[in-house]
Amino acid sequence: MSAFAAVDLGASSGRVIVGRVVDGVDGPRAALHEVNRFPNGPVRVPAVVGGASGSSTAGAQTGGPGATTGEATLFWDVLHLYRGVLDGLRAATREVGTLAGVGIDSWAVDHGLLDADGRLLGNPVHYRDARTDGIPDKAFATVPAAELYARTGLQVQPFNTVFQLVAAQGTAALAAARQALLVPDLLGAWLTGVPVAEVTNASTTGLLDATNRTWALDVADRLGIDTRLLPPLRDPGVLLGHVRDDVRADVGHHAPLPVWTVGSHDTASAVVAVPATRPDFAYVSCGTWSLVGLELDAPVLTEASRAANFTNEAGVDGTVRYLKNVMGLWVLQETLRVWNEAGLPADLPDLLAAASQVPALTTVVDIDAPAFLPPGDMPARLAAAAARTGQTPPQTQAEVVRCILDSLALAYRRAVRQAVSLSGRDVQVVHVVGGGVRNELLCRLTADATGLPVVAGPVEGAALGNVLVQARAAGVLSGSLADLRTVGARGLDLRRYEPGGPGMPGAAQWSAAEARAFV
Ligand code: LFR
Repeated sequence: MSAFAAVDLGASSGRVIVGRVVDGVDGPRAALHEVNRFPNGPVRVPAVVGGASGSSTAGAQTGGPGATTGEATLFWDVLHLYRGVLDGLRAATREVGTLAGVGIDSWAVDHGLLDADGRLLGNPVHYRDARTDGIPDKAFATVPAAELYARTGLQVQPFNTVFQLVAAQGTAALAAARQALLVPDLLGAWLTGVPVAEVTNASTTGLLDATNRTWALDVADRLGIDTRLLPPLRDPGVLLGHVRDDVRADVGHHAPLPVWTVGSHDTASAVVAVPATRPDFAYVSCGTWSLVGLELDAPVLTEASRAANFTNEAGVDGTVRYLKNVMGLWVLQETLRVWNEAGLPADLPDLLAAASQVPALTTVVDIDAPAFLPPGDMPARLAAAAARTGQTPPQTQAEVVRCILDSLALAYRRAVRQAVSLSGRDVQVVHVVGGGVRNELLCRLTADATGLPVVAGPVEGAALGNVLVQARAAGVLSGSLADLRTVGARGLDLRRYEPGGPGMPGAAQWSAAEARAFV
């Protein structure tokens, strides 16, 4: 038995999970056990320029005599996350004695800047911060969007690292920066002292060549991005380094402790854990975001693919994650937060039960509209989207929840169909992995909307994929991605949903709803 610690950081919580690879009757399987969970979320902090001579930043407001307060920025509290990682490693060590490795994955694109002494210059800015508003168009004036897509294969999201770095131009922090490390790489560097850019996450920066998986240095250069910021690339599934002695002593681990690179982009790890038994599958990695797409051997860099804003992100073993970002459970999470703050009932199981009683497809919106990206009053934004498309805004809380779930399923339907037509690949089953697996209504709607069977599970997809890739790197497992999936699937409690379930609207109604939502 070997045990690995998978660090999996999501937008609303971080987890450290012990994954044991154990022998089962039909071969090895992975058993996961969470040892630490800690909250994560954005923190809004203003820039404060002190002294009478302090100059203000753009859009600054005067904060009083001798002080100027700039616009507030949304940050991640990365030291809190690092402490959660250390606490988790301590708990994992207490539980298993000796770990065979550590692997780290998190959301994509965000990064910490390090100065010439290797110190963190500030908290990583949250991808939902407004600093990138309008920046993609500014960048496209230098490198046209079509050229950028042909090269990097990346969807246009305002938060892509490339746009964040352009947005930061002219700031004191960027001027002092000597390295930019993506969040999992930053934490990995703190554990080991080794700074790298793991390829699956590097592919979300907008600065990685999608075809040969090296930095597109010329593109960075033309955009005025200092190419020295970009660390050496590493594939997933290799040794990053060993945990530094002082850190190891701190967490009480006596033996040398290797840190393995994994699919450090959480979606890449989640796709590894898809328990597919056949090649013609689509996946929905459903958490704060829903990532909907296919696994391919080569990127699709066509103009039609760009127009549909499909992304070609790097997967484990040279695969391509050809997918679309659907806004995901974020809209529901924010809705619950807003209700909670307003003192309204916000118990999810109750609301889901009530939503299941609302007639299907009463109101549907384009849930991927940019209006839903920043934090804020989602019910009001849903009402505005409904009014704009000539539909009745959802009135009750149950109707709001139903509108979100119907709209998500509608977006999944569109994304799966587009992925099939843009890639020329066939799809016979949809795998749902991640937290959304627990949302039975959403899974039923997904099967009905896509017209395909849905296999739901595992919930902890990213952590499972993280453990499987570590275990292979450590020599505990071997074989192809398909072999890892077989190991991962053993012992999972998977649930299957067929299209046309009771109370489901059926194909004709989904088509009609699509015409209403996307006008
Ligand atoms: C999901 C995810 C998505 C990425 C988004 C922002 O957690 O990693 O794949 O587009 O977060 O980083």
